[in-house]
Amino acid sequence: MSTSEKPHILVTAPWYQAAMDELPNFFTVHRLDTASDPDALLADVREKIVGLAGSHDMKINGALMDKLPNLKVVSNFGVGYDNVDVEAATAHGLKVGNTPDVLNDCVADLALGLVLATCRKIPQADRYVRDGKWESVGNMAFTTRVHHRKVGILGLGRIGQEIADRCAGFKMEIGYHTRSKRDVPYTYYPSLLEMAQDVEILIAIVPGGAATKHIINREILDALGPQGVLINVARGSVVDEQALIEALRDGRLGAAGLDVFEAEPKVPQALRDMPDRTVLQPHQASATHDTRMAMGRMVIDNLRAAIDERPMPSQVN
Ligand code: NAP
Ligand code: 8YV
Repeated sequence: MSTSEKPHILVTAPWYQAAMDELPNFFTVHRLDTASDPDALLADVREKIVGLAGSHDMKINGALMDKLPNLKVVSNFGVGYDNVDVEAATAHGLKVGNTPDVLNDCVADLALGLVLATCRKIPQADRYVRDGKWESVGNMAFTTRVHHRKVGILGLGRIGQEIADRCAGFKMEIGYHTRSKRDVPYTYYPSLLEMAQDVEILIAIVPGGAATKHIINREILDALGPQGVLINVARGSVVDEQALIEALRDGRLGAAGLDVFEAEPKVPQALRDMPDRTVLQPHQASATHDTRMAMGRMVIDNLRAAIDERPMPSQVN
């Protein structure tokens, strides 16, 4: 690369377009995600690439890192980085960046939106009116209240804390489960199972990956019980989806509000076929313009800092 040339980066998956439009201000941009022949592109640019910019939509693994001998940084669009093999990146001497904090409020807003939607059956009530049933059948069946109900938050990190603040605003009784107890005025449950037995609504907001895979399984869902509600704004991998389908279908669990799925964007037909018990979202908790722009700018800032060998705004390894 000549000294006047902008550093070369490779986009592995698309993210917020308005932020991606700013990439050429700082970098020479190559697109693996839209390349007609990705292998040919990699062979052509492999020596030049110093940064990868990707998202949850594509895994970034050691095999890809092996192909890029001058790579310095992997910059991920998302606070969750379970799509990046961080161990391999560290072994390759690479820095990994993510986009925390700027999305906390949006994700917490959607989590509470799902609590309200499932408990008060807002989508079902909307359909009831649209289908003319209010007029033809009469009043809809009653729903369950949100205020003063017991909520258990699995994961009380940056986003979990914002969810707790909102639950407090809704006058809910708040508990949480994490591996280490925090200095907060909520009930701490050292065991997820004990929390699920005690609460009525369980909200998952832990990272994905091996440590949390299927942490919400049949036993946890049964502990929540027939009136229980599961909200998942974490990762699809956190919940055993087949166990969830069976619990909802058998009436062992009351309802689920889901933003994330195990094989998204594929959503099991069984979940789609239970509109009385499920409220489904297309992994959109952070997807507002302002938040996605802030995340995109952090992807760029992480790339620029790592390439210039300055501290990154958010480095995870
Ligand atoms: P964070 O600040 O790192 O908080 C993670 C929390 O999870 C911590 O309280 C941590 O506490 C707890 N935790 C981690 N591993 C655990 C385990 N094995 N068992 C129990 N608790 C565990 O992360 P964040 O910024 O709040 O984000 C959390 C996750 O939300 C992200 O990693 C991402 O996967 C997901 N997310 C989803 C969306 C969406 O669009 N739906 C948007 C943003 C984020 P301990 O370490 O004490 O256990
Ligand atoms: C994004 C997310 O939807 O930040 C995260 O971890 O899950 C979301 O904000 C996702 O990363 C976009 O690929």
